[in-house]
Amino acid sequence: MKTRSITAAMVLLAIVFVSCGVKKPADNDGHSLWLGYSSERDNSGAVGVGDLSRNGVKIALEELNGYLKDNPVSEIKSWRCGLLNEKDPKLGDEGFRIVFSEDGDVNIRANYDAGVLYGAYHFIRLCRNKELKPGVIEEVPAFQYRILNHWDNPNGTVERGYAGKSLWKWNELPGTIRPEYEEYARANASVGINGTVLNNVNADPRMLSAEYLQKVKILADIFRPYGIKVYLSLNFAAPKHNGLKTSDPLDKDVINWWKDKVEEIYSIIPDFGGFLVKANSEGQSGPQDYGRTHADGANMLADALKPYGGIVMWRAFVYASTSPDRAKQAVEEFLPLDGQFRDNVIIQIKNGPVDFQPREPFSPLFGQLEKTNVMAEFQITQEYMGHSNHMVYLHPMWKECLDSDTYQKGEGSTVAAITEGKIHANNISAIAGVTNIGDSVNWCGHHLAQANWYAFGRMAWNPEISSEQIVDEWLRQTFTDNKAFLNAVEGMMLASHEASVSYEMPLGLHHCFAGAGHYGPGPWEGASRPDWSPRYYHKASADGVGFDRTSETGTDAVSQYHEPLKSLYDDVKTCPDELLLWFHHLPWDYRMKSGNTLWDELCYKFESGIKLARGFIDTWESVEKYVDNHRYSQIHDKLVRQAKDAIWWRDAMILYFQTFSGMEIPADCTPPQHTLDELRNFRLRISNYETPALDVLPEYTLSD
Ligand code: GCW
Repeated sequence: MKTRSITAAMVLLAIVFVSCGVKKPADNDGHSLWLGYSSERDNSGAVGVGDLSRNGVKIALEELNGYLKDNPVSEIKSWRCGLLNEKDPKLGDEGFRIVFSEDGDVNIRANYDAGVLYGAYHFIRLCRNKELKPGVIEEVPAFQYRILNHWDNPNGTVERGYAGKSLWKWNELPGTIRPEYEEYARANASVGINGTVLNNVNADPRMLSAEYLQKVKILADIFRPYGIKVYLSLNFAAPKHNGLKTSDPLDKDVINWWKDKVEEIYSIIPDFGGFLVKANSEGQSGPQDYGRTHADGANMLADALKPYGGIVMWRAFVYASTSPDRAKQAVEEFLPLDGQFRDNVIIQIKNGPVDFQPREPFSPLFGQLEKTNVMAEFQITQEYMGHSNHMVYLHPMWKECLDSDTYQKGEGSTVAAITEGKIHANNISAIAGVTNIGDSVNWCGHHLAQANWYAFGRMAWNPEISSEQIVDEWLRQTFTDNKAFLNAVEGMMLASHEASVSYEMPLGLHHCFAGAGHYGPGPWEGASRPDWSPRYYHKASADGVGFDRTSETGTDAVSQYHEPLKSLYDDVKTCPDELLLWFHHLPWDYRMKSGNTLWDELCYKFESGIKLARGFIDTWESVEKYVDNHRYSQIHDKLVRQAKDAIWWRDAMILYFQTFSGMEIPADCTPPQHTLDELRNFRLRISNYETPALDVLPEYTLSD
């Protein structure tokens, strides 16, 4: 009897197992990123063409061999990669050509070894995504400079980093070399990233010292075969820190100090990329300290770098002017300087005019400068979107910016087209992402946040690729190509940015965060002056909510946009709902396009964010069998926190706004679980930059 029931149970188990058709994968700590196909490089199996000392061609070959040995593709009979005998101008410095013949021969060629490497990674990606077809593929990157910005400090902390400490162990370098340095280079090269700024834009002057340059050199040497150049953020006051009386960019001694410094850098790192500069912003020193302009400062550095081919990325994130609207300051300061910058200077502009908010209109500066190189800066680290606790796939947001039409030269003058150099005569094109990488085992603090690193690279190579394709590629390579898994998780990730906007700050609200840590809501904070505080930005009062940036009654920020956008944003009837409170201050009972009052619409928007975030947990639970236990449970815990935070945001925002509107929360919305007073008091405990631990955040019950 006993034996029979055991046998029956085993049969049942077998049936369940077969009907699922899925074997639970082994635990995976996420360290191998999307590159988990081969742990060992292989030097057998293929023919390398040309010089195979440690360079891109050699690495390309090892990658191909490693992949194809572990994952044989029956249609592929032989493979080769190497440099073209004669350069093909169409392929430029980094493009590649892959020829896959009908009889199974693969030939990957490029003008230079970085192109060969990108070709190999592209080819492997096609194999892994089962997209390989006989024929010819040619690709060249859209942007010349595709750069990660690390906000890492010499003491190992990372400003706005939520994935442990800095990857760079400055105290160990140059003596100790960690394997992560090369792993990092490989991951970047696999998605086409070709540059990295190693240190924080709030720059410690030590980074340019002889001692640190020796450390930087080690990283540059490791990255070089992967086609990656190293850049540094500089502190504009460095000459003064080094004993000079001034850091005035027109002072002879200062000019010579920088010339000598640049010469020293290139003697140590011959292919050094250049400088990233945050000047006269948030307390950083800059040329304005000496009555000089951004152009004076940038050009002085550009002249020093010019003989070596280096560039200056000069940030437009400036906060020193007295404008009553921060959203206008970048245009106010930079437009008068258009045409004054050297040709190796590029102005690095954040995607939106304020600061990496969940949703902003594109920065109008993209459409204003005509005789100056401009590039976009995106934030991969989730400073304003739940740190590494929230799953937010950011590519849809970045693409929304790049696809935005500025109308600078009529229709089609998108941010992408302008920054790619297609609209006016930019002579350099670039794109930057503030990275989410730290020394945590899974690199990004949230397994699913790796998708944003991947997506940034793919977008920098080709801004046309859709969000759907990128997330699909990434999931297949990082988890599984199981259809049920892909359908479910892609849907969840694609909805996540809109969810984040909805549960944090819908309808154009912005910067309603608690404290300087920017985690969680604090709409009651601050005053109505331009001091970075929520009350300045949302302007909630008895008469309504929103920042009036219209031409007649507001700050006229709308006039920084070209027609037809200016009128579209200016007119409350045509302004898109998602930017409504960015441009308009409206009464609580304002009638929305949907027929709801503004108050109800806000409540329903928050509710839709809560529902989405709650639904992500169900979606994730539905794919449990396809995911290893380790990643499954870590992601699950974070999705639960995300859904609780969604209710926390709504409770704080709506209960606070209710003190002005006096209106009721619609009955079909999730009931608040905390009082306004409780939430205000809670805020007092989370005022630093760190992400609070999951279990110290306010408790919420999630309904089924
Ligand atoms: O958003 C703000 C951040 C600062 C950051 C600054 C910048 C590096 O809160 O931490 O400083 O932007 O982009 O310079």
